[in-house]
Amino acid sequence: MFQSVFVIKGGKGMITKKQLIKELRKNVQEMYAIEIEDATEQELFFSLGTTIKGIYNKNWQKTWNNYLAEEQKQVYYFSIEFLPGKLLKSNLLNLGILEVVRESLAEFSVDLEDLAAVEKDMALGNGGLGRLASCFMDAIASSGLPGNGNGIRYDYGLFKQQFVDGYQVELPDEWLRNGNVWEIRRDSKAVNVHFGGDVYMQPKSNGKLGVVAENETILRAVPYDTGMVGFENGIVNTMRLWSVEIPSSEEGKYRSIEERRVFEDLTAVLYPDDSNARGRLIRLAQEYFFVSAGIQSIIRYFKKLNHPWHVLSEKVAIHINDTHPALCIPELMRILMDEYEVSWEQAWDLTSKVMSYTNHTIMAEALEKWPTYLMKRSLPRMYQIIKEIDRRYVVSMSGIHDAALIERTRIIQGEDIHMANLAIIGSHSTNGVAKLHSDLLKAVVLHDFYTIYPERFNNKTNGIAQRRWLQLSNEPLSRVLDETIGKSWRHEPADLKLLMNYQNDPIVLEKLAKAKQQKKEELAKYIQETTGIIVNPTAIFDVQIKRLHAYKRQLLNLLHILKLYFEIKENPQASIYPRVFIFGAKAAPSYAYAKSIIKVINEVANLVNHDQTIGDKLKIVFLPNYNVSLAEKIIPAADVSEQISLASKEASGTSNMKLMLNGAITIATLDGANVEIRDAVGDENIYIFGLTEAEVYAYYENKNYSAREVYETNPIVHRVLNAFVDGSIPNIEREGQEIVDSLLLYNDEYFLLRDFDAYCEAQARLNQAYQDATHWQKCSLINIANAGTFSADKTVKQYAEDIWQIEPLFAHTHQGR
Ligand code: GL2
Repeated sequence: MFQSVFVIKGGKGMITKKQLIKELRKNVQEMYAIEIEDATEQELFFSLGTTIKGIYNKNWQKTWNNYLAEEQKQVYYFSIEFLPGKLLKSNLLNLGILEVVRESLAEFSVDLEDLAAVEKDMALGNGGLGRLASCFMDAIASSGLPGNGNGIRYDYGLFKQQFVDGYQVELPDEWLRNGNVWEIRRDSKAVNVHFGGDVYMQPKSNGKLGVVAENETILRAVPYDTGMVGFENGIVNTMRLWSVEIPSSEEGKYRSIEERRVFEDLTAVLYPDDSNARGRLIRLAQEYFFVSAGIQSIIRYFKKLNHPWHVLSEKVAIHINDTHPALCIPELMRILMDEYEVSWEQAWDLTSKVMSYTNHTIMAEALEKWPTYLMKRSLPRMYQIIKEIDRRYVVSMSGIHDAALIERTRIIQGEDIHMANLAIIGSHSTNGVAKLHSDLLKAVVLHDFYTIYPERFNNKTNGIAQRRWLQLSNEPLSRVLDETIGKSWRHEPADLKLLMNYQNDPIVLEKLAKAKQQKKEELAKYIQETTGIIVNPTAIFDVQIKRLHAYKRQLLNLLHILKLYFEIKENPQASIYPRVFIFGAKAAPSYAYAKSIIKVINEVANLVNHDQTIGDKLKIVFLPNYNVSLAEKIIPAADVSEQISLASKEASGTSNMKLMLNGAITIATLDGANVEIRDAVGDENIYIFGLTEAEVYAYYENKNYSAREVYETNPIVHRVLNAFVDGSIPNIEREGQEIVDSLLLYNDEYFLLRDFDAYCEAQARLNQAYQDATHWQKCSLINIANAGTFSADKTVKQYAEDIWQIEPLFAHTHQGR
């Protein structure tokens, strides 16, 4: 079908050791005027990065030229967060040259792992949402799909977390301090973005009404492109991140450096709020900034193709990742109407065909709203267009739907602009991120919209990049898989299923156990180096890693730990299998309650870890600064995966998938994608407990939950809660009280006490099961074997087919196979 002018090659054999060393030597000389042998790790890392970029640059160019020559429809994934982590090893893996590079460096006695550690994590995201965007970037390129990322190049990524006296302290993440070897600044592609000012309509010379804007603030958006290297297929897509500058034409406007700073800081920091939309002017300006720059560059590209406007939706798909980029809708309308004189009707038709939207949460506070006054003042043209979309929506629905329904779904309500409503009304597709989540959107959260546009709603269960989360981060397990089922799983994660044939094979089970043990030992070493805590690597490694949020219920985990602690204290001889509870979590700096939980976990850890009577039966480790790189260390070493959010609250979760893929066994509520994990592995291979989403909603309906009643009737809950305020745990006077108040005074919003017994019971079963090593290993094998279903490759293919209507580039050949 495609007639290409270029041939793309990729995969193994791209470069020999000799060629690589020659290139590397040349780069070290050119960049630093020294020899490889004299280079510092930082210099060597940068030179190696430059060498690698040199290897894929041609493919990057070819990929782009191919898209252009074929005029392929492309998707632009707009996301205010991307969390790629480190790129060196993943680029090497995807280029098929990981081993060549490892061996080449060894010639100079350099360990690739040491060099890889030099790279700073690109942490331009908060958590799951941003990491999903990066898994998708990898999967889109690896599936040969024409797709690009569009986001913000924050000067500072998500804060670095340290603990001081058990408290979270936030330090700036200066990820750009030593430069970023992967990006290419493209001055020629910079565009201007306009803010504020006065906007009004005036007849133009051709008699038509035109928009006039005065007194605006004009800022320059400069793109920095990073190649997204596909897995052994020669394809390199683009993630384009925008950075703000003052255009030279505007220089004269600013009288002082301070005045300039206000504007230059627009892309300085990522908002470290995971799911609370903060009514901050700067955040709104950030949203418009990357949206406007991105849409302008898309339209500039489309104009190059010389097609009439009605072809736009055959060439371009724009994805709105959560509501943050929802201004894509009025911005595309503005450009079409104001700059190209397209009629409202045609512009609207095109916009809704081009746009699609993913909802990532059902937490009400995370559904973004902006005050109208703010939109009016800082983005007056956006406000006008949104107002008109809203007016037309109301008119078009009147007579078809009842007035109350229209009122509940319109975009402007009172003094607020509802961004999710804008995203749904202005697009052709709204999806949730796990089956349960999508069902809840239809049934509850967005039910009104579902009655209006049932055909727009669909589900796309999240997926993960198996390459990073298994091939790269867990080499011992990868090797066992290669030996057992061959290597096809490296290209086709569904082939992990082949492992099911070995569930009763003692040799394979033993090998899996060994691979796990190796990773546990590595993590134990890391724990000791970073925290000083010595853990027993044969203990059960029980892991909860995710943002700190009340609904995720890290506190429930802690309540259970305290229960165990008191049991051992009371009966030191009791036979308890040693367990290490490992936490990794950042709290939003403004989220006081979450920070109190961190403090309390740290204090309990301090108490338990130093208690002689406990020994190594129980250890608690809170590893600071949880990020992608740390996740890559923890996940392969986990025995148990804690996914214990209150049912209905976690849209999907993705660490649940990564942990399962690495053979951890899940203890979970029936929330988010846990439900699908249960379906994939069967009830016997997962520990499900707690309220179902229906039971949670029944409590909301009947208002008959009493946390105090549980406290008063359940002696263990009583004992554990008292410990927060009776001095049993030192140094938590304020935090302990705050936690007890949240549970008793404010009636335990997330039903921790209600689920406590069920959780403890599931934990006890799990504890028992672990002691039957063969049984546990089999269970672990079944989890690995069934994890292929949560592949991001599969998920993006579903998006490509059902939502974006894009096709893989013809050259999707696995040269390296
Ligand atoms: C999240 C959801 O909370 C999480 O359950 C989901 O897996 C991810 C990706 O879809 O999106 N929503 C959100 O705002 N953040 C998430 O992690 N930060």
